[in-house]
Amino acid sequence: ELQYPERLNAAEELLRGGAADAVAVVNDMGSWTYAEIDNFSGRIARYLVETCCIVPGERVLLRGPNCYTLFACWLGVLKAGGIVVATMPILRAGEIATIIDKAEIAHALVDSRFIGDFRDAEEQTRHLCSVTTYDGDHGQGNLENRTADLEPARPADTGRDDPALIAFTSGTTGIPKGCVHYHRDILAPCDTFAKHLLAPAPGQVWATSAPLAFTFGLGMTLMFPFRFGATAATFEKPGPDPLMDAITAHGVTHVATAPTAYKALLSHPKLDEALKTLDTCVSAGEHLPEATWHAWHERTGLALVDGIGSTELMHIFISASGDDIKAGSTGKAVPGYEATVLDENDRPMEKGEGRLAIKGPTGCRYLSDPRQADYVVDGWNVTGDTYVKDVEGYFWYRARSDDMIISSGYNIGAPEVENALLAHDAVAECAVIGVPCEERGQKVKAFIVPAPGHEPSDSLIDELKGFVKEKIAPYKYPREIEFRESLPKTATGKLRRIELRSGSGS
Ligand code: 3SK
Repeated sequence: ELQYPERLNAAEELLRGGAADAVAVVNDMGSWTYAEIDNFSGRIARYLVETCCIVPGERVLLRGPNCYTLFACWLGVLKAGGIVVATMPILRAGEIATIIDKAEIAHALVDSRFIGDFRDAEEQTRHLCSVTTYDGDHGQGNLENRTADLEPARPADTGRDDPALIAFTSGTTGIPKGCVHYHRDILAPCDTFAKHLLAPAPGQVWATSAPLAFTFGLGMTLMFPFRFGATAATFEKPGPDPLMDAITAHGVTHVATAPTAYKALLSHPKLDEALKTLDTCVSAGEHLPEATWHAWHERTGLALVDGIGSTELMHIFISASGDDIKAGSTGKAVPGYEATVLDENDRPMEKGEGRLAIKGPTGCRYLSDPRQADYVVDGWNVTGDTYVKDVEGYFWYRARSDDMIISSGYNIGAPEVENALLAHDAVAECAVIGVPCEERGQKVKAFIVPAPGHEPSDSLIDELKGFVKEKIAPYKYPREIEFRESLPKTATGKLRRIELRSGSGS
């Protein structure tokens, strides 16, 4: 069991991880040591307390792309005793306004390049907050210069059970929920998942395409490298090209991104250069299709570390690395966590198919939301995923519980059909849902983004149907196929099947 002292400031603890002169953050603008980011975040904390009048327990919204200044702001808010509410750069005014209202934001630190939507959001909120803008890692409005004369504040005397972070879910199924995490919850994933499965260490360089506002990204680019004295390489733009540029420019050893990005990186012209330093590749945020695991392994020789986590539980709770990896399985319960599958009466089963349920050092605490009672049942966190647990304790993904298709009495997991389709060269991306059908109750429908060089046609539809029938049990084949230019996704890159089901996805 993890033991943390009663008085604990997560920012102070994370910054203790690295040697003062070791590089904490590197990007195209420069590199900064642990001593520098400790000093800068201390100055930001003083600025928040003395200029913005933040008192411990107040919520501070962060808006901007991953960069050194954003990291320092994140640490500075915790040092000031505030609660971080980081937001995805791609959120628009309405979504930002919802977060301002729900989290009752006291102050916002906003990258000036992202202020437009924030200003529009202010028009839509009932809640008034003050705002400081900064210019990323450069420019006249740089927070470094503006706080240069301030004495760094000592970290606030926070408790291990004081809230440190409110992470908003990405809203795959409805209105985003705020998940409250304590100071100890920030250290727990470092000391469970990261320590036991990824072994972070000084000298490693970590990078992720996930924003700091997504706890997957927060862990992979700040919490884990910092706790163990490694270096974080940041970059600002989304997509596989900026990720690949960061890997090759900064000698990244540990990378974390979503399965679709690994698929895209497979044909990247700089992949061989990246493989000179890449050592560990983590996939999460979406189910990893087995076909993608094999394709990555064949091309790179690296075994993808798959994992499932949730914003509610802060980070990854089922995964496997090294010799424990079994292609197609998400892995086993991470040391420190307990994982089971529940039957229809909410009873844990030794093995078999059921709803995934987790217990461990982190857990769901929604910010005043009635959906808390759906997520936490008899002390188990019920994640909303359907899994098969085998006798060896490995977990095999079936579907989001909402994404099980029941057709003519058969249970069909949408990801299994997607996995089969993705093995075909003509399929770049796909999403499978169940649509109402008089004859079968539901029938399987696939939305497909064709790969470059492949045009939608009736003969391609027939070919894909036949292909799926060869790969998996024929009754699972998509009886309907629709081609799309893109698929609806959340800010964290998760498929919004809900939009496809309601017919609103474009
Ligand atoms: O979506 C996930 O699988 C995930 C992984 C790590 C941390 C947080 C989340 C939501």
